[in-house]
Amino acid sequence: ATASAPLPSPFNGAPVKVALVRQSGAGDFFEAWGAGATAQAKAANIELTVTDARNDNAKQASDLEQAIASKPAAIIVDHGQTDTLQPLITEAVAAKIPVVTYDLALTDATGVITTSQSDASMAQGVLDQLVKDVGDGAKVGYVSATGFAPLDARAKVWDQVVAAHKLDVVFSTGKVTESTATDNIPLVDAALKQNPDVQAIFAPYDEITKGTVQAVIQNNLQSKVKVYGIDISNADIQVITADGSPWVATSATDPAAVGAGVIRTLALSLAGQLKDTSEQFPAVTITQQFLADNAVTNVTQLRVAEPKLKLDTTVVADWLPAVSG
Ligand code: SR1
Repeated sequence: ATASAPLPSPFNGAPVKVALVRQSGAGDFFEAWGAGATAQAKAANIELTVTDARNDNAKQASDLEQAIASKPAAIIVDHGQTDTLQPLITEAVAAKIPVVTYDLALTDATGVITTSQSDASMAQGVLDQLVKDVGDGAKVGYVSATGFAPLDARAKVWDQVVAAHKLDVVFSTGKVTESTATDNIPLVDAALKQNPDVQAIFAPYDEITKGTVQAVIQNNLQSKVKVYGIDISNADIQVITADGSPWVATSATDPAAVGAGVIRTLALSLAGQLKDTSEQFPAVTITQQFLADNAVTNVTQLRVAEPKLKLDTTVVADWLPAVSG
């Protein structure tokens, strides 16, 4: 959409310098998120300086230290470890640098604007589908990692659903790396060899989901094991819609729309127009059947079939419409 009003202060002069401090930019979700953030920043006259710590938490902390020292108009912190980042975020707030976080758990969020996806409802949506498909008491597997705010939030819902539906968790494994999809294949492969009777697997991050799907296929279990993921991308849609794919449902936002939404949250805040100090971007649950019924083969087509993904009524202003993906 095009802006129907001029940019307000501080965006109506020299570009506004904002530091984006990322834990990682690797993988479908993070690449699309970064592209959305960059496009929305350009539309708002924000000069975005991006650092990518490639999953090295010490490096992300030092990137944040340097960002604070450069005295930008604001800082966005994307993912990261509470222990290493909380003291620096407290320091930035004390130095009166506005801070927006995305997917980061803080012990003290005073003065910070926090954003995330609606992780609990995402997990609930896809796990409702799992229970509907395989029923109470089914043998299930779990592939995820701890210490990442969105994965920890999804894990809480998993634990509740497991208890409520007496699911029999036969394995738990998984990790996040700079090559998450590839690195999870041997872990899930080993778990499947030990538990070939598993009926469903919850793998709540698309890089992990893709690795899980690959392991299911290489064990020739795709007609017996259903996989439930989180997130969506062009590559994910190819995997979900492939003949006989075990990946039957995912809960997702459009990551480009979320990256853009985080920038709008920051921009509205700097313009003094942000209502809340916390923003949760809503997600939708997408089944393999929905993609087939709507002949969806990529994210562009998915945005048409499921327009809620555009987030074009979320944290917008007449001077700051959502950039279109
Ligand atoms: C390592 S955390 C990965 C998750 O962060 C984003 O919020 C995506 O939804 C992804 O699943």
